[in-house]
Amino acid sequence: MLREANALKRFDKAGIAALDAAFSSGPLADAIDCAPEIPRRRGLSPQQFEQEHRRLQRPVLLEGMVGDWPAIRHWSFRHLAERCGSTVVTVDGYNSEKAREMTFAEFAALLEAAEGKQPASPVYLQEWYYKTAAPALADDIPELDIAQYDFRRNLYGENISTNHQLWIGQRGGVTIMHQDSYMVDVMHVQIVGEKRWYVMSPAAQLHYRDDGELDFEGLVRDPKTQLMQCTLKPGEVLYLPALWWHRVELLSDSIGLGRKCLDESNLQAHIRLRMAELLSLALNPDEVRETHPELFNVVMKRARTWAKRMDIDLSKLRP
Ligand SMILES: O=C(O)CCC(=O)C(=O)O
Repeated sequence: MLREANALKRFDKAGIAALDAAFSSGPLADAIDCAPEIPRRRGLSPQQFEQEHRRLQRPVLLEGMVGDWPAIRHWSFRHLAERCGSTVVTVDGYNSEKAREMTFAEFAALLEAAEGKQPASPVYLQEWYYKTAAPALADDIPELDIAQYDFRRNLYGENISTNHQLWIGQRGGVTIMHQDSYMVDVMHVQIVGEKRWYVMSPAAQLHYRDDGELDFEGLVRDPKTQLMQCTLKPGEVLYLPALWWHRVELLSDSIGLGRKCLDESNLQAHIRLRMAELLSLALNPDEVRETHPELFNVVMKRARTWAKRMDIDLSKLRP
């Protein structure tokens, strides 16, 4: 099996476990405790956001930006269960051993039963493309002014460009360190609860030492890593430019919205990555499943959702 020179890009189970464990003890765990805060701004206009953050590719946390959204004012697990209780969702979809299907009502009941306690194995509904299954929820999530540059609207049309995801889970849930696929920028809106984000620049490199161990000291010492952190609270929006690494821990039961944006300058790379992924799935599925065991099912599901929203009939070679 190919060993990635940058171990941050290892997605076999051992690689994922080693990186995740480094957030609990050792040089990386020590460094995150005192990592600088992602800059916080309040009352930023879309023009200021554009000039002072997006053009310069600088992460920023926008305080109070969406505090008046209906979702922020009204949503809870129970509220969502009343609106889309019969919808089937895949819980813990990023963990091949734990992934399972249940109705949203069953999922919400699990969360409610454990309220106030720290569950041994927190459940997490990650990357739920709610617009396919429960489109009415979108009424409570207005469009963000600062996201108007999203080029996916021109590329795929209105439906697919607004294909946002909800992230709903229990205190203690974790999304492991990763970069978002397809060169999209991250905009993440916190709706309920609080989440801790750890981020690193696209230039971050985790190498192997001569003794074969991972060099976390080198990672945190390298100024290119730019390790930063923040706690995201309801009504706040986090912007990360494309390819910024991020790891998320749920400090409480939480609902967040992942709202991606494609910068036109990343169009060519975006198409290449989409094509590469589809070709790998179609032509080389066995190796992809072996090297990316935790991602394979997620990516298949994502590709199917994408095809559905694009009105592509997967049973036909030609329309
Ligand atoms: O909130 C999470 O757990 C992860 C969110 C994320 O990775 C994203 O929005 O890109």
